[in-house]
Amino acid sequence: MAIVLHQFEFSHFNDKARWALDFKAVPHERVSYLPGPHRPAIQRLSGQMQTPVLELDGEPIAGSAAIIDRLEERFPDPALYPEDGAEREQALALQTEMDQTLGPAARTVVFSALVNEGAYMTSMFARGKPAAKRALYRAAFPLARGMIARGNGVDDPANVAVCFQTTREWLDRLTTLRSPAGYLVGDRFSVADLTAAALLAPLAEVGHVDMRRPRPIPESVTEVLNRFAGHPTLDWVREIYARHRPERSARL
Ligand SMILES: N[C@@H](CCC(=O)N[C@@H](CS)C(=O)NCC(=O)O)C(=O)O
Repeated sequence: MAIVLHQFEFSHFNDKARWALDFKAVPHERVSYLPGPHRPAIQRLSGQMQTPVLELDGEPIAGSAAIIDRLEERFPDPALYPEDGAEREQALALQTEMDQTLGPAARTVVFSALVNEGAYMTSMFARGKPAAKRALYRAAFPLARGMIARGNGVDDPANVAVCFQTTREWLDRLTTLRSPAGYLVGDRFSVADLTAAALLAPLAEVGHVDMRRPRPIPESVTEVLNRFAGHPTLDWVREIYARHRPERSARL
């Protein structure tokens, strides 16, 4: 039975799932949705409205952490969970905390600029779609803008400021959490490193094909990225991608 990832292009939570699939070399299909119009189909498929959703063994699994958990069970080698019980608990707790705080904050930071760049957003999220679909999405963008702003927390300037602060705090905290070996938990790559790197990828300009933004990048987006540029944790993110994020695994 085919393994299918229902996803948004570029999204950092989606890259957690893509990374786990590629890391474990699981052959799979990917179906990309446009943010907004995705809702009815994802709701029908999984009973909730967010991506990523993985269809595995005929069952929809929603949410990056649940997807990684199921992949770890079905395809244990190579492992993303530390072998040692205490380290595993620590890695999973870090994942949960970053999913709840860093992920939404980093997204708000980037969307605070993206939400004013309809053409650029279309080139990102409608990548690979037929020209007519891209044109329709671009044309509908001004109508969807308010919903996108609300959905990504950028309609409230006070929230945007808190999200910049939260992101900065995570960048600093991750500097202190890294072991001499360069990993967040123990001395090898785990779900904690995958989560931190994927959720910060939109700020780090990683080279991987799944997360490399179209060029040229609008000035408003560059201005936001410049607020964090040069932070050592972003160097670490690029290094973790280069060392541990494989190219795409086989497509079915
Ligand atoms: N905790 C979830 C968060 C997923 C999430 O926030 N997905 C966003 C894209 S980054 C989404 O689908 N948003 C569309 C919507 O809420 O309608 C996970 O880890 O997968």
